[in-house]
Amino acid sequence: MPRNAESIAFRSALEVIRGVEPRVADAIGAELADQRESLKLIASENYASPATLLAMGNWFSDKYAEGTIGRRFYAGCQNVDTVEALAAEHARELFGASHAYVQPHSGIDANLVAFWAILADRVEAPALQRAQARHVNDLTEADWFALRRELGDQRMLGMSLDAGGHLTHGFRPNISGKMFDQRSYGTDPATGLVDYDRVAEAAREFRPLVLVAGYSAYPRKINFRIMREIADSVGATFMVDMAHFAGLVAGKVFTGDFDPVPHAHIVTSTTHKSLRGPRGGLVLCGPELADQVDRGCPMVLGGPLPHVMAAKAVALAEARRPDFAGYARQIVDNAQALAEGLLRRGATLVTGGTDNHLVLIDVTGYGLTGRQAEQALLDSGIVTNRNAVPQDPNGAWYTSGIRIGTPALTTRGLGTAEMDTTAELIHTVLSQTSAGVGPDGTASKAKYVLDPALADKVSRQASELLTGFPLYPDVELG
Ligand code: DSN
Repeated sequence: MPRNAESIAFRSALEVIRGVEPRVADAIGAELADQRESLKLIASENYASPATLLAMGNWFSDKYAEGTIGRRFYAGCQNVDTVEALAAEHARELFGASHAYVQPHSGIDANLVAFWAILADRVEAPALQRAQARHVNDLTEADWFALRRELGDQRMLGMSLDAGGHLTHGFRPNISGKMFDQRSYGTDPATGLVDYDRVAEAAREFRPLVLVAGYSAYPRKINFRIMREIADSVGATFMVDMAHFAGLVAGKVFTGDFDPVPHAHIVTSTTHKSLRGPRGGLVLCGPELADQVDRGCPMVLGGPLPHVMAAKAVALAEARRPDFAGYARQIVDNAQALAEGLLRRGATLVTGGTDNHLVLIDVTGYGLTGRQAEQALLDSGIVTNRNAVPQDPNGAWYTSGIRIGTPALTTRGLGTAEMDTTAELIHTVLSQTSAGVGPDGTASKAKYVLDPALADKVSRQASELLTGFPLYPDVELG
């Protein structure tokens, strides 16, 4: 019988759930088993602490709290106020920001809050002012049309998707691409790096209202001081989406010109990637945008999730502990060791390496598409995701890249030596996989050929690598 508190807490929770719907309890247990056994290299995932996970499973889930502290649309929010204030305080202290809004349910929601705040701050639009003054449910169709007309001409300049930018930075499949007239800046074709002169040139030509920096698949640092100078030179609001690298900012790996908080007008983030908290988002800003940001719910967000805000408070408190800086440093050391291990074995990496938590392999060098490589690695116990590379010949669905990241394995305690072994396993799978053919005999972008015996062998090696680094070692589900 387990005696420690974590085992008792999780076992008891599963027992209670099992009494109602055993299949859910089984799925939760199976998820832990799967996460324990696989080499998780998805750059946007991590393992939250037991305290963070436990903070989400409680009575806060039952409470509505639209609005924000001091301006709620519901009574009885005093305890929600406590956790929201704590999460905001930890976020302000951790990042050195004057204002933090911790309600966004995701990074996409955090970006929406930021976009609306910027529009409300910058655009003289009667329909927008009317919308801001009312509850979103009270807006008529005519209000929405007027809003669309007034905002249709506003411009956003962000990093292109294939250079590593994010869908929410003004691209068509996302609402941001409908809210804004968008143009992208790419990277230098020779180096794969952001070319600040070209960004400045694009900004001069396009005159955006919003300049966005931030990425989900760019393996380098961005100089936010230079980006702010570019924004100022054209009168743009400078927004940074640090969803991927927030943990590196929190852990003081990205400082000075590479810390977005002192340079940007507004910063958005997720809380679950390198920051290692619950799934969710947050927004940081100065006093000029604070009031508009705080109107995020109900303007663009559904009711806040107080149980997740409680978990954000716990995770942000953890990130303020001195050991978080060592964790953040190790994430980057591990990514660099992984990159070096892959390069030594002949892989092609976008930009030739990494300064952050992620590495982007161009798998065309192995004769594969990203989709083929992703599946072959998954068969071998290595969980990654396919991703476009700059000027990707295979488009955004099949892609030519594999994105790998180290935040999760670093949480388990793996270090640079284990990263070299990981590089060996990845290279072995990719170099032993070949492209398959479709039913009509032509080359397929999805089918692949990999000897199942090799996939099994690599899976076993991956599992052996992890045995020295147990996940949630104090949690025994029995
Ligand atoms: N899905 C996140 C990522 O993997 O980068 C971004 O939305």
